[in-house]
Amino acid sequence: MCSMRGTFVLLCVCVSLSLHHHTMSQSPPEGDSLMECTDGYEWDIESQHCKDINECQTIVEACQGEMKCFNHYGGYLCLPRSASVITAPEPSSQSVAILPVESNEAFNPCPVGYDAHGEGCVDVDECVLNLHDCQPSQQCVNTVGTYSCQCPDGYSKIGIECVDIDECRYRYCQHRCVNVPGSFSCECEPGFQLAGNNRSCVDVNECELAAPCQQRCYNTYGTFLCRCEQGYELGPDRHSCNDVDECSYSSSMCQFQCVNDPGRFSCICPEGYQLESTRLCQDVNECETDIHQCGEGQTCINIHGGYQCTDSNRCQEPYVQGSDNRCVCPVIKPECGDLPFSIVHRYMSITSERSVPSDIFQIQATSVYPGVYNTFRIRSGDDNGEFYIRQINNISAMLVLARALTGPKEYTLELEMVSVNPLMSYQTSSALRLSVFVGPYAF
Ligand SMILES: [Ca+2]
Ligand SMILES: [Ca+2]
Ligand SMILES: [Ca+2]
Ligand SMILES: [Ca+2]
Repeated sequence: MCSMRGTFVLLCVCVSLSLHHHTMSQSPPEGDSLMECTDGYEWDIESQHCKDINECQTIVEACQGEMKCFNHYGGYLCLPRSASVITAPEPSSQSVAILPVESNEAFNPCPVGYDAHGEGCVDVDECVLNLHDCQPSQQCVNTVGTYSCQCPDGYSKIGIECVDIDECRYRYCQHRCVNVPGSFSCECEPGFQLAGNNRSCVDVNECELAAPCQQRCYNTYGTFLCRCEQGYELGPDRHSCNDVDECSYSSSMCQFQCVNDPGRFSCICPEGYQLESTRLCQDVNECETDIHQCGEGQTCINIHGGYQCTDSNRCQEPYVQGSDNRCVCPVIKPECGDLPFSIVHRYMSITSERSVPSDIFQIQATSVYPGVYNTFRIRSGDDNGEFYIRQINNISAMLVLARALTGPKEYTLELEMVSVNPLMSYQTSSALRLSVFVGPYAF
């Protein structure tokens, strides 16, 4: 039969005179390593290609009678000797053999799906040359000798069309599945991230990933927790740590004054005091240290919040220094008539805001005489009635604080013991000059 490849009559002659090669009977070489070739070709080691066999030389009497043998790719032709044939240049040097003289198209001696090239037939890429009939939704896949129409990954063939596979119907994802044309993706809930398999979700260790917490971070499954050091509390954002103002808890956090610091608090004491343990303030005994500035002939008296220097000799006219640190008013002096016979000096220190009534000082007669009655009274220094005397017995009495005092303040009370012997009509008195120092604080 005549193909439409050529228009010249000689082509019909040639085909009718038999084209001695086999088509599609054998796969052409697939790669250089395969050393099998279709009929009419033999493997050429040197060029690593299937090479045409010249049957006109290898077959004895390939053409008979008046026919003349013409070799061509993959076969040979028997043509009348009178036929005018222009053979193609040698295949080794030219690419295409042209058989008919006036044909516009090259004669392709290769099987369908192959093109002649060099010394052999090579596959035609129908996909690149757009010689396929695949649907727009399909992918053309070139194969050796032919091609196929396939659906892309993620699509399945329904009828002649490729339709997206809804992978989410198959529960591929541990948390959330998002179907997209041709594919799908898995997503994880907040606090999780996709595992290496892109399907399961694993906890995010937020503590290692970033530093979300201002202080301590604890990773948990699906989330994390922030915690604060002692002395701090978690802020409203649950991430930051704010200092706890311990001083605002209570006014009794410190005996004197609370100082809030980041992460802690501390107590301070006023001048003249030192911190005892962490909260309490204790008076500094300046007299036991070198702090005091008392000079020679002075006595250092420790009081709450400070100290006092007093003259060691406090006897004032008409008193003179007697024994036992007493000041004595000699009876021979006329001005001593109404004055106590002796005065002793004592000192005491009390704190402010002391609860009342409060026994603060006990007076005791140093000498006891038979038949003598003793009475005690505050001779001076208590103009506002802040003290009173409670007599205990004939020889002792208690000085009582009647009102709460607020220091710093100093009182000088003259306490007098009047001794009377009615039988002998004898009366005398002795005084105790008591300096009461009220400290500035209640401690
Ligand atoms: Ca899909
Ligand atoms: Ca976590
Ligand atoms: Ca604090
Ligand atoms: Ca002191």
